Amino acid sequence: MAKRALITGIAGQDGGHLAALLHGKGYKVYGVIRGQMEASSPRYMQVKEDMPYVELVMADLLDLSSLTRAVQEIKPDEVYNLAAISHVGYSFKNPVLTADVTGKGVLNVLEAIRLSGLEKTTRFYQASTSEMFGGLAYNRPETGYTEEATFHPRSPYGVAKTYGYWITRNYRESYGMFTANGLLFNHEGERRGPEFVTRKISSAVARIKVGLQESIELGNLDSKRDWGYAADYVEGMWRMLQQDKPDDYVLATGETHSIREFCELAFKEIGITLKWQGKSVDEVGVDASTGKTLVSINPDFFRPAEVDLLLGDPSKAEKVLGWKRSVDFPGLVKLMVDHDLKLQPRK
Ligand code: NDP
Ligand code: GDR
Repeated sequence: MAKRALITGIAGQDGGHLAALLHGKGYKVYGVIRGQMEASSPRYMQVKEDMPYVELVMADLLDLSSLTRAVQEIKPDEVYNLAAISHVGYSFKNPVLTADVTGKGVLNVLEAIRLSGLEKTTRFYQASTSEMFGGLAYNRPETGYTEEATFHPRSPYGVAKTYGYWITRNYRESYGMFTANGLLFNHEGERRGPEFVTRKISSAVARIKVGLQESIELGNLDSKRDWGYAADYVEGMWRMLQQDKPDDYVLATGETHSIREFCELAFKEIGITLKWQGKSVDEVGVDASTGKTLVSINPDFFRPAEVDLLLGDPSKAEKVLGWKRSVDFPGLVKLMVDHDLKLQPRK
C-alpha cells in the first residue's frame, strides 16, 4: 500500500515542493488547508489546480479538534508540520497570534497524533529554523551554526519556533515518538511568497524590465543570509524521516550573502549594473549607465531587532542523510529572475 503523508501548510512555498516530491515517490499526499473549503475559494482552487493529486483536508493549527479529526481519518505514516505564521516582520506586529500558531500549533499537531494513538507509528517532521540562532556577534560560529549551537531568537517568530523545536524534542524523549527537527536556513525559489525579500526583488526586477514598475523600496540591505533552493530542502526533510533513529539536522548551503548582493545579481540578470550612492536611509541603488534610481530605503521595512548574519554548517546532514544542495547563490538568483520574467505580459 502507498505510504500516506499529511502536510500542514500545503499552500505555502515548501508545501508545494514537498507535495510534488512525495507524489513522485508514490505517496498518497494529504494537505491541510485552513478556512472554509469551498470549491469557489481562491486558495482551494489554486492548490487544487496546482496539485491535483493532493487530497485537501480542512484544519487549522489553532484548532486541536480539527487536527485530531484529520489525523484519525488519514492515519498518516508521516506528518510534515510546515504550517506557521512564517514572516518575521509580521510576527513583530502580531506576536500573540504568532505564538499561538507558530509555537503552540506545533503542540496541537503532536497532540493530534498522540490522542489518535499513533505516536508509535506516525513519524513527525517539524519545520524549525535558523532564526532560532539569532545571528548575534557573540553567538556566531566562524564555520557556521551546527545542530549544537546556542539559540538566541530575535523575533516573536524565532521565539515561537524555539518552543516548537523543544516540544518536538520533548515528545521524542517523553513518548518515544519519531520526531525530527529540520533546522533550515533560508530557502527560496519560484514558489516563494512575494512578502519575502528575495521574491520581492526578483519580481520587481522583472517588472522593471518590462516597464511595469519604476523602482523598489527595501529595508536593511546589509543583513546576510544563507540562501538555498527550496526544492533541495524538501528532499532533506523527507530524508530525515527515513532514518533508523529520529534526530535534528541543519540544512544550509554554507555560504552567506547580503540583500545588497542579491539586488546586484538580480539586476545583472536584466543587463543593469547597480551602483550604490549615499548613506544609511538615504542610500540608493542607481543604474550605473543612466543614473536612474532603482533601489531606495524605506524604514518601514526595518525590524525592531534584526538577525544580522546567518551561516549554516550542513556537515551532519551531508554525512548522515547524504543530502547536498544542488543550486548555488548565483543559480538561485537567476532561476528566480528568469521565472518572474516569464510571468510578465508580452508586449
Ligand atoms: P509559507 O509562509 O509559504 O507557508 C506557510 C503556510 O502555513 C501557509 O500556507 C499558511 O496558510 C499556513 N498557515 C498559517 N497559519 C495557519 C493555521 N493557523 N492553520 C493552518 N495553516 C496555517 O512558509 P514556507 O513554505 O516558506 O515555510 C514552511 C515552514 O518552514 C514554515 O513553518 C516556516 O516557518 C519554516 N521555515 C521556512 C524557511 C524558508 O526559508 N522558507 C526556513 C526555515 C523554516 P495560508 O496559505 O492559508 O496562509
Ligand atoms: P527572513 O526572510 O526574515 O530571513 O525569514 P525575509 O526575506 O523576510 O528577510 C530577509 C532579510 O531581508 C531584510 N529585508 C527585507 N525583508 C523583507 N521581507 N522585505 C523587505 O523589503 C526587506 N528589506 C530588507 C530583512 O530585514 C531580513 O534581514 C525567512 C522566513 O522564511 C522564515 O520563515 C524562515 O524561518 C527564515 O527565512 C529562515
